[in-house]
Amino acid sequence: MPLVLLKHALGFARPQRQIPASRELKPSYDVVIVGGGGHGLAAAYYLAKDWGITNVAVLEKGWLGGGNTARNTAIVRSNYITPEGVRFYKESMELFETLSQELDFNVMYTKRGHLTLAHTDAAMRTMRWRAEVNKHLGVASEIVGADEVARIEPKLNMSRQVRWPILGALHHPVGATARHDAVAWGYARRAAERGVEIHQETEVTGFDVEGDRITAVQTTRGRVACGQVLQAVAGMSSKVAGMAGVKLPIRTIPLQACVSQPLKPFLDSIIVSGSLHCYIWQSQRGECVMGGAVDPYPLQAPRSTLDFKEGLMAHMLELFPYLADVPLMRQWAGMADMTPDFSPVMGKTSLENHYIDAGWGTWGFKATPVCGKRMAECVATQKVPDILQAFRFDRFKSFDQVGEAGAASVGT
Ligand code: FAD
Ligand code: PYC
Repeated sequence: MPLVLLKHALGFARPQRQIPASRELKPSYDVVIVGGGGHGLAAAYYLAKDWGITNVAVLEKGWLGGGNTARNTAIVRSNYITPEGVRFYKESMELFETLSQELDFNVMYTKRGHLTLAHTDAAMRTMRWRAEVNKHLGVASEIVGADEVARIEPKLNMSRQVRWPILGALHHPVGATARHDAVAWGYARRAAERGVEIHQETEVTGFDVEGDRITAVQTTRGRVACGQVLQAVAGMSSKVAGMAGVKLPIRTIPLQACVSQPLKPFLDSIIVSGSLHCYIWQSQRGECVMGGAVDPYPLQAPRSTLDFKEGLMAHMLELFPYLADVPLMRQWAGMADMTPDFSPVMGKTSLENHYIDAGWGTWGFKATPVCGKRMAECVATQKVPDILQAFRFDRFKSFDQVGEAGAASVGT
């Protein structure tokens, strides 16, 4: 049980201070972090905690965690397909395990188990491949047959009389969820306590670049000089990097999700089907949290569409026919920054003091702790840590891709 819960129960919990209100920007900071989502805030926290670097400003154009951090469906797993990806997300799950204690803030990390369904022989082969890579690197993942799928989730429709009968699955028993906005708030509070300044409603509008360095950041509240700049702006990655003259191989595409009205508990695991382009889990409140693949066209507009809802439900009802009469309560979208290989981009750009944390597409929430910790190390030491090497920015020039299309996304 997280310590904070116990302390609340015994009446010893300290009052949770709000993040200090934005004051005037200082004329300069050692590090400016653009973007107050989970990633930017986690990097700020680890810069202060691990490296003692506190002359840091997080500049957020809206409110904390109001971007994709608040819009994602909170799934945390490490059952990827490349060794580089598996190692990286495994480290993130290890950090998630103790995050509530570390931040003294309950992020509601909940192990549910994760089933990626296979409906074809080809999908079974990919699941076996993933299971072998996972096990080799110490990640709990196993191929299970249809009988075992039915035992784990008895409410799934196992009929053979459907378009895509379930043949088996990749079972990842440690697959989990965490409360997404709590992750951002927890990092923000603890970073602010250590002296990091968090400025909401402060949009970065440009960079002053001299030679191969950014010397200052232009904002809607004035100009600040900077030692180093880390950008962690998810769906705005290409635009913000473009302000520094850096071109990214990223397309930005809406990703939608929705929740149903609350139901009595019926589903323990997270269920994903690549062939049916859909996933579902049941929240602590009883809502079915559901989503699918990215929209079929690049667009910078987080709006909900009827097309998505109709398509998603047609597929979802094949897995859970009895949900047909359950009303949807909310539907929303976020902007996914998609790389060609479905892996993120982390490390330095072509500028000397410009660091990038981008390309998180549909999969970056689970990486919040590891990315924050390792990007802080990268900025503090000015060296790219080994675990980030494979994800470096210049890999696209040498065609050194980290192909995660088979495991990063819910159908592409
Ligand atoms: P954000 O939370 O978007 O933070 C970036 C911040 O930068 C924003 O707050 C924005 O306002 C700010 N910003 C932008 N431009 C500027 C500027 N010029 N100046 C100042 N601030 C600026 N991932 C998973 O691992 N599991 C999932 O289940 C999952 N489900 C998803 C479901 C949906 C519907 C969506 C949209 C995404 C999902 N993701 C999931 C992906 C995940 O949400 C993101 O990869 C992750 O939240 C990225 O975090 P971030 O901190 O980088 O970005
Ligand atoms: O990365 O596991 C994931 C995920 C599920 C839904 C969206 N992203």
